[in-house]
Amino acid sequence: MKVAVVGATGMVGSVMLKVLEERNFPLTELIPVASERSVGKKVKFADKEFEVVGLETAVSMKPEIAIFSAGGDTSLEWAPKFAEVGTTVIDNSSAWRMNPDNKLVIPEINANLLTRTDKVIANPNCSTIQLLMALKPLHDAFGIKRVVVSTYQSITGTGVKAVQQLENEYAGENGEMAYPYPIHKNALPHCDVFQENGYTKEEMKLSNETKKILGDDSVNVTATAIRIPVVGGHSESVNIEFNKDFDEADVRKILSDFPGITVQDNPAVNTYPMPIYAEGKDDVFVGRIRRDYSQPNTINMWIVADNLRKGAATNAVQIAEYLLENKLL
Ligand code: 11C
Repeated sequence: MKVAVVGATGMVGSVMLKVLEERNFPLTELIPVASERSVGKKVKFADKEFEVVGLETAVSMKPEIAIFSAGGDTSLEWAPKFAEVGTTVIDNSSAWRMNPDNKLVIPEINANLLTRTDKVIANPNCSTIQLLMALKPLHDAFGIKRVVVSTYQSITGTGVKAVQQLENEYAGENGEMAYPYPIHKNALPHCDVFQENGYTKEEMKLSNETKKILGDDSVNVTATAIRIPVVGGHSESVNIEFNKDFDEADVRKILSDFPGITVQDNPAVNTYPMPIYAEGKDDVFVGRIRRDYSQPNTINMWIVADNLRKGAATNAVQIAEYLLENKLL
């Protein structure tokens, strides 16, 4: 199994390499790919060094799988070129997600949709993945009518420039700004770019991607996405209105039984999910589960996950594992 990692020198790309290694993905050849200025650099994988190649070289090597995390423009241009030589692309950008011909996949939820003809498969947005991991089993059990979500997103979602901005501000130094305002000691109600409707692209992703992944346009999501000076992962305060009443104990059991979810919920001893504990882990953590007494059939919860892992790299590698296990390559 020849695997290309496109964007291998980037923040998500390096987590992709780590996750492939940790999960012992059965690759026979690793092809780290990056932009021309990184060609010739070395990346480490399984105690060996691999030389970074350019996109054209990588296509000519005809990998079975290419996992992309190199931005939407690179995906739009290069994913079809890989697909043409028979490579299955798993793309972490937003470029293909809402295209009706491309599947948008969280393996625990809808990998069963994948077939051998899917050559460009989209990995959902990080804040969508962790939300949907909790919504899916609850939707199956009670039917979800409406979700109100406020996110508290890690600066790693923006990339290395944002991490540098926080470090500079923390150290009291000037430097390049990833955000229009300081992020240290601040909260920005602004993730990704504003749209004409007053929402940001990140907020619209939460609403649109949810409908596509659940395959149900009746599930309405309204979102406010906030950037906070946190590194370990994204957090979400989520209010869910069901079509019918529920038992709180059943909600806890349903979430605990779902693969990839860990319930951390014991207020008596201050147990609840937090990004400092989610960092470096693959699970999605759910806590603060409690009935919303302000209206019927409604529950509140708090969902935290490492946005670079289950929100990006781990989900992509799980898709690759599914394709392999089900002989879909
Ligand atoms: C953030 N969710 O935290 C973004 C990062 O559409 O894949 C990932 C953007 C995307 O800012």
